[in-house]
Amino acid sequence: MADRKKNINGFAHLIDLPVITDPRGDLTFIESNEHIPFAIKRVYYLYNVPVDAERGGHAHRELEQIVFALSGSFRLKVDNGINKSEYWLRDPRKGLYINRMISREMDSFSQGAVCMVLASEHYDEDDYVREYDDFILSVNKGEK
Ligand code: T46
Repeated sequence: MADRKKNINGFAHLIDLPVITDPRGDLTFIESNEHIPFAIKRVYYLYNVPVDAERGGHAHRELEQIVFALSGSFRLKVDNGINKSEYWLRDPRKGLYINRMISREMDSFSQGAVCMVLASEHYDEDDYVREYDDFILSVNKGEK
């Protein structure tokens, strides 16, 4: 990505990935710093998610992530402490970029949905802001 800053101004936005289609099916690929605005340090995925489960419900101080529905669908709500948006992810060619210090919640998983996440940092419990009141306090103080 030539100008990373242009992709981190908004708090969340969809990223379209390339797709190569031929009679054998579709192929999508992702290259660090090319199709997404950071180097990938971690990949994780959620599966066997009950349809009535809720996940997330927290923010991260430093972490940037891109969330994909590789299969099935789910709703992803994002909140920067001032504005809120929601996205329905269902297309494996489209990922939702989530900037640092954005609260996110996921629900309405379809049966068999698979959610893959590309992360800019290794797992670090200290990076989580799990209480919404703490998140709002940090946003109001202009903290990361
Ligand atoms: C987000 C959604 C999509 C690890 O040990 N390593 C990891 O890389 C992760 C992500 C989690 N964990 C442990 C920490 C907890 O004991 O797995 C347990 C559940 O993790 P968490 O509460 O973070 O799971 P979700 O699904 O509520 O949220 C995660 C991400 O944290 C979040 O940023 O966007 O998945």
